[in-house]
Formats: sequence, structure tokens, C-alpha cells
Amino acid sequence: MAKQAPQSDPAQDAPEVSAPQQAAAGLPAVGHSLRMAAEQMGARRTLATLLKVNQPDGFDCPGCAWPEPGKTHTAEFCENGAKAVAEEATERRIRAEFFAAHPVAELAERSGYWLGQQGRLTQPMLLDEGATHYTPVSWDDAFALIAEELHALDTPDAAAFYTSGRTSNEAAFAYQLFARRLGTNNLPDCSNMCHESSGSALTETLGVGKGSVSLKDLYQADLIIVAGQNPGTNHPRMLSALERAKRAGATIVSVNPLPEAGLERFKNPQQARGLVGHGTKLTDLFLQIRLGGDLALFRALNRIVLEQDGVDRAFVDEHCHGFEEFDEQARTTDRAEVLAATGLPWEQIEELGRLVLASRKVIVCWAMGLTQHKHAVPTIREAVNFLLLRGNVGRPGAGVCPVRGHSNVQGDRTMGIFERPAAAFLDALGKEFGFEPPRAHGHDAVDTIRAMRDGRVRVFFAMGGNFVAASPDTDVTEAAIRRCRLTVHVSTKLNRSHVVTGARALILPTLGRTDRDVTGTGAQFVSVEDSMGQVHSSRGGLRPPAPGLLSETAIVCRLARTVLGPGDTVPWEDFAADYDTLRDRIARVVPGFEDYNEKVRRPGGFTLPHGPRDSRTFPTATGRANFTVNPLTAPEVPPGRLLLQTLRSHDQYNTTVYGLDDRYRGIKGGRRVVLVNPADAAELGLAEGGFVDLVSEWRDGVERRAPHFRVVHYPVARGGAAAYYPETNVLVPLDSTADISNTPTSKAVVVRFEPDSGAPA
Ligand SMILES: Nc1nc2c(c(=O)[nH]1)N[C@H]1C(S)=C(S)[C@@H](COP(=O)(O)OP(=O)(O)OC[C@H]3O[C@@H](n4cnc5c(=O)[nH]c(N)nc54)[C@H](O)[C@@H]3O)O[C@H]1N2
Ligand SMILES: Nc1nc2c(c(=O)[nH]1)N[C@H]1C(S)=C(S)[C@@H](COP(=O)(O)OP(=O)(O)OC[C@H]3O[C@@H](n4cnc5c(=O)[nH]c(N)nc54)[C@H](O)[C@@H]3O)O[C@H]1N2
Ligand SMILES: [Mo]
Repeated sequence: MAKQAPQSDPAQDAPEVSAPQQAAAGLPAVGHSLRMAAEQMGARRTLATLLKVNQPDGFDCPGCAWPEPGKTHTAEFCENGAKAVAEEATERRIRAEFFAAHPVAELAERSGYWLGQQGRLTQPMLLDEGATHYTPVSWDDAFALIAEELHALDTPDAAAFYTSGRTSNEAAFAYQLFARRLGTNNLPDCSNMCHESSGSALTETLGVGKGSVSLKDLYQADLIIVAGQNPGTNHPRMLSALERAKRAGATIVSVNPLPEAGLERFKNPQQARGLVGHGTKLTDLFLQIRLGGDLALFRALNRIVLEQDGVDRAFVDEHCHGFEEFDEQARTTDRAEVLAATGLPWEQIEELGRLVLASRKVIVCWAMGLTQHKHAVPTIREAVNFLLLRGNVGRPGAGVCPVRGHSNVQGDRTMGIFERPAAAFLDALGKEFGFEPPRAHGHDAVDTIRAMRDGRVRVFFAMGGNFVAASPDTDVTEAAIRRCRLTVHVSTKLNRSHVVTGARALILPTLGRTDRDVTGTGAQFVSVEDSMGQVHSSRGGLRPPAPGLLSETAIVCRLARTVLGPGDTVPWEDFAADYDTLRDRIARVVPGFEDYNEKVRRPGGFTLPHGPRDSRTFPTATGRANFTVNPLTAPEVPPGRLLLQTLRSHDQYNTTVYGLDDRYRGIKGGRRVVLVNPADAAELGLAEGGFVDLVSEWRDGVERRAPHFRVVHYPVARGGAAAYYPETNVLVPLDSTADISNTPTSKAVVVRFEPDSGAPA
């Protein structure tokens, strides 16, 4: 079994626990973010940088994908946005001497936190076959080496090209074009582990795999249901929008196994009263649902709406398909099954039912709490049924709102980062560049791991991200990666994926969002798409961390030229020199991007078309919005076990750990904690403050163990537990994925508790 480095240094990992907080943000948040930023950047750089976040002439925050309001405050950033900026704009640097001083075997023993703290990467580095250390390599030699390995493959499908969601539209488009000209659709991305379930469910039911609401819709809604999302930590700027919606009269309902501080009460740090006062109470009704109970909840609500004759018949008759079958089945929804699956009192479900029937404009927002379950796709389909029933799609103030994670994850998909591209996209791409793109579906993230494990994928290339740490089944993933001939990472910061490698490995450092990007033809900007389909430009202003650093776009274009040869007809040199030339091509391939160069220069950018939202047209197989039939299922947990969800603390960005606190949940100074309901803890004999091993149970019988977690008694819904990702990824079986979307079930891992086997080495 591969030895696993802990994400946080065990010597420092000594969690202290106090009562969870009742409100998010406010003055402590501002102070905290400025302190963290100043530590990394110094005071002057901190101010100069943070003032440019999400401003029309500035850069897009590399934090989350929540949209920017049209008229920005002086500081449209949040505590966690500031941390994301500081992480990137840090003045610390990793140079060749660092790699000379630290053998890779030693770095593989370090925590992710430590690796991330070393600073920005500054020059291309090669770990050659059999070598113990990374050594400097020129860009040209690095590209030649990748070309050599790619040319040695029997088929282009033995290479996989991963993307994390920070990559700009321009770089993403060039990247997928390169992969497809090479001849493969192996374009896995972080979305496969994230909102893939949303995309699958929405494409089938509404015809567009994206959200249908804008910020304005939120401000106009009567009822907003936030299910399976922790915006106080992961989308803090969403709280401002919820506050504004609330002041305009919206009712807010949160559905979550945890009482999350940000959803309870919010002290808006952009406003004086938010800095010092008690803040705004956001949630009117809190449904403390069991893990995986949301499908049952939406089925119950749908039954209530049907029985109370709350259906918008005109909308359903004119725009929907499949209502009769749905209706018949929804009416059979069994109350006892709903109560068992949700753990909620029936009165609460009825109360929500009354709110729904009293509201004309309803929005459902969700994130990983819905998408990372085995039955995630049926759950989201059922939420769509719920909205369709009362005509809550394509009407102001109503709609679906999957809240995306990475700041450009949605744009990357729009640009063709997808292992199963639509035929129409490939047709347009092939026509524009005069070639026949590969048609066979490629590997998603989980399939890529299987293919590497089985020796079918031999070259793994990553445009950003931290695939090794973000993927499920850490031991399996690490072993799979180690079987590769070559692994390549285009990265800003050092992480675990650089130290668990194939026979050869390359680190290609790149510019981040905050960095100035100047090519031979002048200063460049890039563009991104937020969670609400708004495309806008992003321009960094800081001096790059080292001379000679290339942008992601330049790296792709130079690599493509080297691999595909001088005869390749794509003008890669022009693309790298002047991003306008790339945008001109995108404009001809991707619908909605006509006049891209002109529209992206407008203040605030432009909005992509969205049939269901704009005109109630549904580009589905039936040409209508589809009702679906979703049998009521919920996770089954054997006695003596709990269902573990793996989630984010307040001091992390995915696999990047900023610090060891989770302030709102009252955890300080450590990450190896498991939150358990006191009643479950009593039944299982788990004393507060005691240490245990978490052992996951899966049908393959393989033992997956995460040692040494401190038990924290916490008000989580009965039957469930919570612990941080990525320390717990070792517990998520590779084959435990959502039906249809193949997303790892990171929110549903059956675990038993065993005596502590001690802190990991
Ligand atoms: N600061 C910061 N911002 C981030 C990130 C970060 O790591 N740090 N990550 C970014 C990314 S990539 C993403 S995808 C988003 C993630 O944003 P979130 O989805 O908010 O992230 P998680 O921490 O996974 O939180 C899941 C939430 O769903 C709840 N939940 C879990 N299971 C269930 C369930 O079965 N039903 C219901 N109703 N609720 C459930 C959990 O209690 C928790 O509140 O955030 C993005 N923004
Ligand atoms: N158990 C469990 N596993 C999960 C999840 C979970 O909730 N539970 N969540 C899943 C989700 S929602 C997601 S999105 C994935 C995230 O998976 P990834 O996107 O692969 O992981 P990140 O941690 O966001 O990647 C961080 C790294 O990206 C690099 N980076 C940062 N900015 C840039 C940039 O501008 N350019 C380039 N080239 N590199 C950059 C840095 O080197 C940094 O170390 O993890 C998934 N895994
Ligand atoms: Mo994500």
C-alpha cells in the first residue's frame, strides 16, 4: 500500500473545539482575510491587488464561480476570495535550488499544506526516469520530451488531458483543439467530480446543462431553497445576494444535514451595519435532512403540490413532456419512506409545502450536497420536476441554480472540455479547422484512473488542479498515476500531484489570474464564464513571479506545434501571440460567442443565450421540458455504521489548505476531525475528544482506512458524519460513483469506527 502523506502536518494537527458560530462574515472575516493576505503578499501589494478583484478593469477572482453584481463595490471580494488571491499572489518563490535540496521522496512525505506554502513555481522542472530530484529543463526540451512520449503511444487514446476549472476560455479552447487534433476525446475535468450530476440531469430535462437564473432573478424570488450547499464558506458573495433577496421579501429555506453558520445569519462585510451589528437572519426554515434524503423530500413536495392542485397546467400543457407518468408515480410517494429517508418531521415538510404553494417565483440552489451521491442525477431531476410543476422555469425570479465551484469550470465546458462532446460541437470544430475530430467518447476522471491502473492510459497531462489529491480512492489513484510513462502538470503552486508521478514527470509553471500577461503583440486579457452564464474579461496586473513564465495559452500552443509538427495548419503561433485571433475562431465554433472580441470588451461582458430561461424553448430530445420518473431511493447504512460526507473547511480551497481552522464550525488548529451527532456517538461509544480510525465499507471488501480522527460531537443529522476532504479521499471507493454522471459519491461513504491506530507517519 502506498504511503499516504497527511494533508496537514500531524505535528501541528491538534484540533481544539468550541461551539459552532451562529453568523458568518462581519468584522472578524475582514480582519482574517487581510491578515492572511498580508502574510503572503505584504501590505502594499495586498491593497493594490484586492482592490482589483472582480472590478471591470481587473481580474476575475480565482475563488468561486459566483457572479459579480453589475455595479461593484470598492471591494467586491470576500474573505475566502482574498485567501485565494493571496495564495496565488504570494511573494514566496520556489526555484531550482529548492528542488536540488529536496528529493522527491522527501517531498512525498510532506503535507499538502506544507507543499502549498513554499510559494509560486518559477521554471520548468523535469524528473527524469530513475532520478531522485527534479532538475531544470528548458521549455523547448520539455515540449520535445512530451512529444516524444506522445508519439511513442500506440494510440492517442493512451493519453489523457485533465483540466481543473481555473483555466481561461482561451486556453481551454486551444487545449481541447490540441487534444482532438492529436486524435482523442480523453478530456477529463474536475467537473466530473463536481457538478457533472447537475449537467446530466439538466441536459436531459431542460436541454441546457447550466443554471437558468441571474442575480436579478434571485432578488425577485419569493422563495429560495438552498439545498446541499455551504455558501458562507464556499460562495461567500452569495450571502450578499441572499441578503438582498431577503430584504426584497424572499423567504429562504435551507436544506442541510448541518446548521451552516452562513445560512443562519449574515453580517455583510461590505456594509457598516454588517461589520458591527447582529447581521441579517437569512434562513426562515431549516430542514435538517439526513444525508441523501433530498430525492425523498422533493418527491414529497411534488405529491403535496399535486394533491393541493397547485400545478401550473398552462405551462405544463404548453411546454412539458411526460407529465402523466410522473403524476401517476408521484402520487404514490409513501410518507413512511419519506420520513425514513429524510429524518424530518412531516410537519416541516408540510410547512415547506405551504410556502411553495404560496410562492409564485421559486429558485432552487444547490452544490455538492446534491451532486455527490449515488442517486444524485435522479435527485436533481426530481428538483427539476418540482420547479416545472409550478412553471418555475423561464420566468423572472424563478429557476434552477446549480452553484458552480471553480471560477471558470462552466466556461471550460462551454469551450469543449468534455469527454463526451456533442456532435454539433465536433462538427463545427472540424469545419472551422478542416479536420475530422475523433468521435468515440473519451475517459472521464474516474475512467481515466481505471485506464491508468490497467495500463491503457500512459501519458497523463493536467492543465491545473491537483488530480492525485482531489480524486477518490487515494491509494488506487496514486498507484495508477505511478504506472504512467509520463505525467505533466501545468501549475502555479506545488502540490501532491507533482510528487506522486509517472516514470518521468514535468512541472510546467504558469501565470495565474493575478499576473500580467504580455506577449509579442502586447498585453493580453482572457475571459471566463460564471455560474450564471455571464462571460467577461479578466486581466491580471501583477509582475509575474519570474521572467520567462508562459501563460496556459502559450504553453498549449507551443506544445501543440511541437507535437503536431510544422505542417499542422492551425496557426498556433498567432493564437499564442494574440488572443483576439483565438477568440475569432471561438466565435465561429461556439454558439453564443458571435462577435466575441467586441462583446467581451463591453463593461460587464455579455450573457450567453439560454433557451429555457430566455424563451421557454427546451432543446431536449422531445423538444419540451421533460418530467422524469425517479423511484424513491436513499442510502442504506448497516447498523453500527454511519454515512460519512467529505466536505470543505473554511480554511481551504479544495486540496489547497490555507490554514488549520474551520472558524464557523468552531474547529481550531487541526483538520483530522470527524463530526458526529451526540446521540449516534452515545450509541457507538464515541466519546467527545477521543480518537478513532475511519474505515470505509464497500462491496469489494478492500480495507480503506483513514487513521487518527478526533471525535467532535456536533449537531449533524442523525445517521451521518462529516470530515474534511482530501484527508478522507482514501475512503471513497473508485467504483462508488453516481449513476449516469459517474461522479464519486464523496457525500456518501459508509464507515465504521475502529480504535485509533495513531497519527499517520
Ligand atoms: N473557500 C472555498 N470556496 C470554494 C471551494 C473551497 O474549497 N473553498 N471549492 C469550490 C468548489 S470546486 C466547489 S464545487 C464549491 C463547493 O461548495 P459546497 O457544495 O458548499 O461544498 P462542500 O463543503 O462540499 O459542502 C457541501 C454542503 O452540502 C451539505 N450536504 C452534504 N450532503 C448533503 C445531502 O445529502 N443533502 C443536503 N441537502 N445537503 C448535504 C453539507 O453539509 C455542506 O453544507 O465551492 C467552491 N468554492
Ligand atoms: N472527497 C472529496 N473529493 C472531492 C470533492 C469533495 O467534496 N470530496 N470535491 C471535488 C470537486 S467539487 C472538485 S472541483 C475537485 C477539485 O479538483 P482540482 O481542481 O484538481 O483541485 P484543486 O485543489 O482545486 O487544484 C489546486 C491546484 O491547482 C493549481 N492552480 C491554481 N490556480 C491555477 C491556475 O490558474 N492555473 C494552473 N494551471 N494551475 C492552477 C495549483 O497548482 C493548485 O495546487 O475535487 C473533487 N474531490
Ligand atoms: Mo468543484
